Amino acid sequence: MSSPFLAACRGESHDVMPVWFMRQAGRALPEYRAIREKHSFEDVMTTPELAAEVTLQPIRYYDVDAAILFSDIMTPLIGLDMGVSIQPGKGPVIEQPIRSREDVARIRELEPSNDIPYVMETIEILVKELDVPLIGFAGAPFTLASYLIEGGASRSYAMTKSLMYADEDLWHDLMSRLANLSAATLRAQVRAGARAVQLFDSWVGNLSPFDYTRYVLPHSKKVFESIEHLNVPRIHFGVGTGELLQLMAAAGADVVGVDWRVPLDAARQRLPDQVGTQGNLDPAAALGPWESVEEQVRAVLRRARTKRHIFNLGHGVLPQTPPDTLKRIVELVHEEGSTGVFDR
Ligand code: 1CP
Repeated sequence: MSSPFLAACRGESHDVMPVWFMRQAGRALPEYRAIREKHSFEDVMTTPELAAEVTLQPIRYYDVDAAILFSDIMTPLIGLDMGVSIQPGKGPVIEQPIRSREDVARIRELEPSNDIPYVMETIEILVKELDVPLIGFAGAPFTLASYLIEGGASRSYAMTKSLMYADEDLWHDLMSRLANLSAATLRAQVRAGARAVQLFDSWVGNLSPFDYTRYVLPHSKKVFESIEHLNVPRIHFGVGTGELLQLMAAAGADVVGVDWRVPLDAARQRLPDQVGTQGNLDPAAALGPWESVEEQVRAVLRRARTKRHIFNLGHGVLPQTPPDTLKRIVELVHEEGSTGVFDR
């Protein structure tokens, strides 16, 4: 399989700028909504034939250069019976949020083949069907901790930060267990056939660089180190992480996600030469009329003149995005981001 996506991850030469979208499988696609009318999110995720079908839908529709497994960052915690559910319109909800030493002790080691067998079964179906690489993924320890402690989504992360500052030992115990969980999930996905992995630390941009270094970096680093020997590209993603990009690369990533708040050339300057970038179009930019979308895509491409960039949105596809716009974005990136635009 010759893949511009894998080549860009590795900084190898390729002809066409690769593009895929975070949350490319999901509510923007009518065929996804049709499946969700009949099955809950958890049913889709735990039924390999359905999860594989939903993973394939965006590949057929958009002609993107990579597939991402249809699952969730909370899946391993669901597998451990931590009282997590995914609620429509809300996202993850935790029945009994984690606040004490006893709560943290409930997070045991994950045994992927027993706890989340459907994930590997889905991947085994997909590797036979796909002609683009499959990205496996996990939630990073901080983002998982934030859901477990807050009980769901949050604006301020007040409870998460309170625990972090009040009881550093307990915090590191929690983070260390979650790092083992993320690492075990990623290893199992790669062994089943995932060709690259992405560690989602979506909400870590809420921390200062100082706190990131002290409370998060050692744990995310452990996740990346534990999969180094598997030799697949490692992508590290977060939102609002302009001031953390260097540290996120230092955790051991080959590619770092950049959201729309940081111009790509500025991000490039913050990163070592051998580390690639991914992302950068504002997901809301895809809601505009095509002339406006085109202008925004071209603006990203002008600053992405390197063979180490993977075009993506700076965060997930918004549910109201017209799927045809995403399709046209793929065409435009492939047309404009081809041989000749790469400076280095
Ligand atoms: O159908 C539905 O109503 C469920 C919506 C949905 C979907 C489609 C959820 C609940 N999860 C998913 C799939 C999902 N989640 C994927 C599939 C692959 C793809 O990208 O196409 C992936 C990679 C995720 C990862 C995920 N889940 C993240 C990291 C990425 C990000 O968006 O920052 C996070 C933070 C979650 C938590 C989550 N799960 C679901 C929702 C709505 C949320 C976010 C809630 C919040 O804002 O806190």
